[in-house]
This record gives sequence, C-alpha cells and structure tokens, in this order.
Amino acid sequence: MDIRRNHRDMTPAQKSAFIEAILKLKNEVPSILRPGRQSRYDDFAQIHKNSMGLGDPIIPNPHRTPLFFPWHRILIRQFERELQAAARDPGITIPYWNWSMVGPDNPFTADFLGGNGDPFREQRVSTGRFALEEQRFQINVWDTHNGDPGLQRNFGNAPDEPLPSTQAIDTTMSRTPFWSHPLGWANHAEMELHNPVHSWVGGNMARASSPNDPVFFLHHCYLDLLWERWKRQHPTEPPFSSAPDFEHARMNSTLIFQAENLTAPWPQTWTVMQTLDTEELNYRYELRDLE
Ligand SMILES: [Cu+2]
Repeated sequence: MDIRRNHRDMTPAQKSAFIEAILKLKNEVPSILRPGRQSRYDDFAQIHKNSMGLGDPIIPNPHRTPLFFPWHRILIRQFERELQAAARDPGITIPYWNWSMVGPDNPFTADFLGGNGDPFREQRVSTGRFALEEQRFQINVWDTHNGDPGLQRNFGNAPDEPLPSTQAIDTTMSRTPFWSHPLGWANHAEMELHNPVHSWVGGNMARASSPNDPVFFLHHCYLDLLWERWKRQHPTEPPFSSAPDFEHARMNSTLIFQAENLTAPWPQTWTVMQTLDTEELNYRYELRDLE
C-alpha cells in the first residue's frame, strides 16, 4: 500500500528521489500519445490540456462537473505509478502541498521544486533541478502554438486570487453534499480552493497544460486528501453525488482520458465508483493527515 505524505515530512533523500523520478519520466520514458514528439511526463500535460477542451478534446470535460475529483484522482494516481516504474522504486509517492508558503511548508526551494520565475527572463524558473539551464526539464506541450521551452511561474500575479487561507479551507470542508451547484463541497473546493492555487502559482500552472509544472501533482494530491478528510468529517454523506444535468457523471460512468478514436493513455478503465476508496487503488494517506 502506497502512503502519501506532506512534502514537509520527507527526508532530503526522499525529496531528491521524487525529483529524480520526475526527471526520468521526463527524459527517459517514451510518450504513448505522441511518440517521438514528447516524453511520457508530457503525456500528462497533454491529457489535461485535452480535458480542458484544447488539442484533442476529451468529452466530457471533467472540470466544473461532479467528475472533477474522481477524474483527477486517477490522473495523479497513474502519474504516481509511472514515476515508480520510471525510477524502479515502488517507494516513490506523490507528496502533498498544503498551500502554505510559511517556513518548511514552502515546496518552492532549490532542493525541491525550484523557486519562482525570473521576471527578467520570461518568468522562467531559474533555481532547482527544473531550471532550463539544467537541461533536464524542457516544456514540450503548450495550450495552442509552441511556447517557451522553460518552466514558468509568476507567484501572486493575480492579487485577487491569493492562496487559500486555513479559514477558506475550513469553510469549504463544512459544505455538503458532495455536489450541489454552487455551494456543494466539490463545487466549492474546485472554484474556491483549486482554481486560486493554479492562478497564484501562475506561468504554466495557470494554463490548460498545467501538469507541465510538477507542483500540479502536489496541489492535486492535497485536493485528493481533502476529499478523504471530507468523507471522514461527514460520514453520513455519500462520498460522491451528481445532478440530473450531468448524464456522464453517474456512479457507473467510466472516466474518459482520451478523445474518441484516439490512443488511450493506459489500458485500464475506471468507473466513478471504482475511485471512491483509495485503498482499492492501492494508496492511502496517514490517519493524522485526515483528522
Ligand atoms: Cu484539472
């Protein structure tokens, strides 16, 4: 059983193993979606871009629907498994970032995810292993036309969208049911917690191909954890619910990761119901992180 933890609790060796696994997936594992044009890491940016209606649009778009949490759960779990395979290390798991920049909560350090973009150099990240100068992390998937080859960040560029406060998180966690427009738990979590973090990090994270920035996976890992925490805090609530207008978002709906008639990124499929128990997917969070 894989255990996911706060990045702050990782040892330096665990941190560098995680970064190294990303660099292997980025440089040593061939793409399945666009062989010869990108890497397996880049396939995840491609899938996400497609899910946002660009490139080869995925129907249904899981964003702003009850599928948001189940769909991203599978996306990041598949990424985690591919990291393990790339590094030949079953101990690799995706850590989470709790959206705090205070002290050890800040993941944007030179020994981990690298820092903010450099305003004098196209907002490119210039510290850490993902800096373009290190020559092991080049962007290969863009939303539309070819863009900058460097990973870009622009912290706090949207002053009206700060990182979520603990109070904002608490407010969201008190919402029920799972889905109810606009104030259900998932609705609120996507719009009030998830979206502002993408905007706050800025650069690649603010675009449809946001998995280009590895922090995407730490961000979505925390959202995934919050779903588990919400389930524990509201034990009488169904862990998933939908609405009549979402005919593609039922318990027995199969999650879609590719446009019709195009290559699937992986052979397995999952229904929404098969995503509801993380242990069925062979991972879990520590109990103390769920309380
Ligand atoms: Cu998304």
